[in-house]
Amino acid sequence: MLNIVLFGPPGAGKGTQSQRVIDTFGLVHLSTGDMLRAEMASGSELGEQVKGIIAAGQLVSDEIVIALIAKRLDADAKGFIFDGFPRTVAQAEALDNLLAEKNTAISCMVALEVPEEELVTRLVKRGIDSGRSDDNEETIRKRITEYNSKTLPVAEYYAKQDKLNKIEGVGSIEDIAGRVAGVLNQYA
Ligand code: B4P
Repeated sequence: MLNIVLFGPPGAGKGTQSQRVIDTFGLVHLSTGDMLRAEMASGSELGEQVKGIIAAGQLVSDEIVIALIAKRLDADAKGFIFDGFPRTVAQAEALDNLLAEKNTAISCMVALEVPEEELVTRLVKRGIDSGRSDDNEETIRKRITEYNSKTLPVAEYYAKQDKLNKIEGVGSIEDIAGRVAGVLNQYA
């Protein structure tokens, strides 16, 4: 199986590039951000529980997101692209354990690197149409602070396993997709 972690700060292009990878490599897309937004849109108890946390730019609890991922790991898939997960070292450890139970593992992490001001510009622009409660400048800056303190150590976690690949995340979407595919072709 080809199991990829697509990593980067909010607005780095994870969702955008995931779509390309799914089309090219036939992987199952697992985005915890999309799952949480679907829960909020459906008005479920879980959706109600996470609404305020997401609007405040904070991370949802490890327990909730690990449970969301665990129930979607289908052993018949060719592989998975994890988008926006893991976001803490505890989530990365849980993912390693879940995949080991299925006799598989993460193949590599692709980390998109984008300067903070570019992230803010992209997300403020998206906020004009997205209707997302977390796409406003104040919340975007809080999300970046959360990323720097809680999520960045996840890159180090995969670096220790020799699985980290850093990619320049500024440029056209096509050019970045080419860089991502260049890395993934080494593992496919
Ligand atoms: P996510 O949905 O993962 O949101 P995100 O970090 O903003 O990434 P997204 O994929 O949406 O944006 P992209 O970079 O593609 O998470 C939202 C919230 O859910 C989190 O803050 C947290 O509260 C919660 N959550 C999710 N997962 C969690 C977890 N595991 N643990 C705890 N909490 C969790 O794109 C951004 C914009 O940039 C788009 O408008 C795009 O068009 C544009 N763009 C992309 N590439 C570009 C390029 N090359 N040039 C210019 N613009 C570009």
